Order: sequence, then C-alpha cells, then structure tokens
Amino acid sequence: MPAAASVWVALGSNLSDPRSQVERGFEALAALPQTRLRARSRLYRTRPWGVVDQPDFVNAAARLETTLAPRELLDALLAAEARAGRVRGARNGPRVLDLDLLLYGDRVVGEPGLVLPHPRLHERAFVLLPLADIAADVEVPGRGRVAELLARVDVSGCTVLD
Ligand code: PH2
Ligand code: MG
Ligand code: MG
Repeated sequence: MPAAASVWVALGSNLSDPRSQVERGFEALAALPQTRLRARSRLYRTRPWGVVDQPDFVNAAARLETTLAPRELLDALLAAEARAGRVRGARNGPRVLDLDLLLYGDRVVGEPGLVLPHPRLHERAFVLLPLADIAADVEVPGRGRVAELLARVDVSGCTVLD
C-alpha cells in the first residue's frame, strides 16, 4: 500500500440550497474509499466569476489523505458530483456541486482532464480564500505559497458564512 498523499479539494455550489450542497459535499469526501477527510475550511459566499449572471456561490475547501491515485480520485469526485444531481451544462455556469482537485501533494500533472496543480487556482479568490483557512503555508508548485497567492487577488466579492 503506498503512503497516503495530502490532497486539497475545492467545493462549490450555487443551486438547490448551496450551503447544504457543500455540507453534503464534505460528507461525500469523508465517505470516499481509501480516503480520510482531515480538514475543512469555513464556508464563503462568493460572487460568481466567469459567467456573472447567475446566483452567488458557496465555496469551501477540504484536505484529504488518500491512497487513491490522482486519476482514481478525480473519477471518484466526478461520480460524487453526479450523485449530488449535477448535470453538466455551460462552462462556468450554475451547478449543484463542483468538486475540483486543486493539489495532490506536490505532484505536477498535465493529462487530458487532469491538470495539477489546478490551472486557475492561483487567480481565483473563491478558491484561495477557503484554501488559506487550511493550507496557508502550502506551496503550490510553480506558483508560490497559498497565503502569497491570496494576497494578490481581489477578495471583495467574498464573505464568510457563519
Ligand atoms: N466556479 C466556476 C465558475 N465561477 N464562481 C464562484 N464564485 N465560485 C465558483 O465555485 C465558481 C465560479 C466554475 O467551476
Ligand atoms: Mg469542476
Ligand atoms: Mg470549478
């Protein structure tokens, strides 16, 4: 059995009671095979990025330890999205649950459908803000520490949910 890897996942939802979708997303992560949910960020309400004419999102981040390989984990995340009722629509459009693989240890991967680190994580406040709750000192390969990346983005559209 290989050593468990530390992995960070972004959660997002802006349909069908986004807050409970994200809570159920954490439960789905905790239930993945060969995987433990080790940390969860706070929940944030965030202004939509990309397609602006859609409801606000709830975003969060999680740290997992897993012995699933990156591709196995990605497939498990996509299956969990589908179980949550996600129907794939427009790029950057509204979604019931989005589970994005951000970092898999310090692995750098560029394969169809699987790019690590996540190619846009360093420019998105709605990813960096929750990620900094649980990974401020983590180095994003090729980009810098999470806290440094967060200092460079505009967080004005994001607020903590209590
Ligand atoms: N996800 C997108 C597109 N735009 N905007 C916010 N605020 N939060 C998201 O999670 C998000 C988005 C595509 O995955
Ligand atoms: Mg996604
Ligand atoms: Mg996404």
